[in-house]
Amino acid sequence: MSLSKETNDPQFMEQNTVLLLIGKSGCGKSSTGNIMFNSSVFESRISSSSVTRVSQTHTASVNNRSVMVVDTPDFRYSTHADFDSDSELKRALQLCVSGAHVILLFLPLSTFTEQEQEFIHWFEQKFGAEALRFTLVLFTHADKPHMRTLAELIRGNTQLSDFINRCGRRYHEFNIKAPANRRQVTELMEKVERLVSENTHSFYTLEMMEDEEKRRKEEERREKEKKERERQITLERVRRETEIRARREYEEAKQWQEEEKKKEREHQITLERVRRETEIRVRREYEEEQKKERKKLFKQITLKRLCVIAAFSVVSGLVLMSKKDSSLWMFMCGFITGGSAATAGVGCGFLCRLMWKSSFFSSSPHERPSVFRYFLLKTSGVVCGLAVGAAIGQFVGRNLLLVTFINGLAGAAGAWTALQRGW
Ligand SMILES: Nc1nc2c(ncn2[C@@H]2O[C@H](COP(=O)(O)OP(=O)(O)O)[C@@H](O)[C@H]2O)c(=O)[nH]1
Ligand SMILES: [Mg+2]
Repeated sequence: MSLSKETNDPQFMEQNTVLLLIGKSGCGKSSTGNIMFNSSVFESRISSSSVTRVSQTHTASVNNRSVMVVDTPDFRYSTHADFDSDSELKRALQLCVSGAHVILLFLPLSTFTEQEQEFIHWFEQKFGAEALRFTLVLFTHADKPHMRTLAELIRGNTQLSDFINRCGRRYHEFNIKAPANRRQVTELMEKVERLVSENTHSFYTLEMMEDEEKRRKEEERREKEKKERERQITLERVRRETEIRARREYEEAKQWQEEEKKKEREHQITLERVRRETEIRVRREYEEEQKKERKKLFKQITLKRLCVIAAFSVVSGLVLMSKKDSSLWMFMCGFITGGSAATAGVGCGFLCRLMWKSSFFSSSPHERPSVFRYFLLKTSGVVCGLAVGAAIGQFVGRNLLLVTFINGLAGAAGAWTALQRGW
């Protein structure tokens, strides 16, 4: 039968030793309570979830000492959806009346896994360091076959042995599969009594847990603030570094751009200089080429003219000599007439060209005449030369038709040579 005491009675605390059972579900809390009282006061059976859903108390005599056991559900790994771990834990401590003289922390001996380590961590966080003064670790599942002794198992696990040390090396091995073994209960009660007297009958209270919670919250708040400050500092540092980097990159880009512009300008200047130098060189080469060409042409034309003049002089001389008398004088007369007619023809040709180049006929002296105009110019020059040559032949060449004709041809040929290329 469960007996609930919810008074703040100092007399009760003096007369009763309050044991608070804490542990994962299935680690034997209810069974241990039942064995201690030698009666099935707490519900106990194999289940995947916590069978004990609310804390229960039972007070009775164990080894001639009044003991109140507060059996609790699994506060850490309960799978019940509506289970409020914090308020249930608070209620469990309230059930302890003023507080718990001893916290019996249950750990399965056969399987000390990560979950058990995590459970220990949770216990220390939740109850605080102060609670370790009142804690006695109870190893259950001791009946399961394991090779090593409890002391060896504790030594072999650093985290467990550290925790046991923090609990003042207080632990006890309990076999719930041997309920008739009262010796394990007696030994447990001796350890409990020793702890109670060591703690001068003081107890772990709800206030201690609430203080621990406040302290933890305050620590968390401070930690959060510290982290926030650090975050702000980091942010500010990153912001400043980013700004500096961005500014430096901008300056570098600007400098690079300026250097590129400078290079481009220098390149343009070099290009322009090379272009100008090339232009000057090409022009000079072209002009020299032109000059050479003109000289060559001039020589050719001059030679042609001289040939024409000489040929017509000789022909005119010979014709006059054959028609009049065969004296050298007659030849000279004919020679001079033919030469003069051809030279006059050349003169006519030049005159025509000069007239053409004058602004009267063309807007520029370098303007090349069209094919038609060139034909007209040549024809008029040749006709002019022919007329002048014929006139010279007629008046200087002794009135001989043949001489007039030849000299007319000489004038025309002279004009023709003068009107050869040269624009
Ligand atoms: N073999 C063995 N089984 C155990 C031990 N402790 C608990 N159990 C089993 O786990 C079941 C639940 O035990 P219970 O005391 O209700 O665990 P609680 O959830 O911590 O209260 C029991 O019926 C046992 O079969 C132990 O030390 N040895
Ligand atoms: Mg239980």
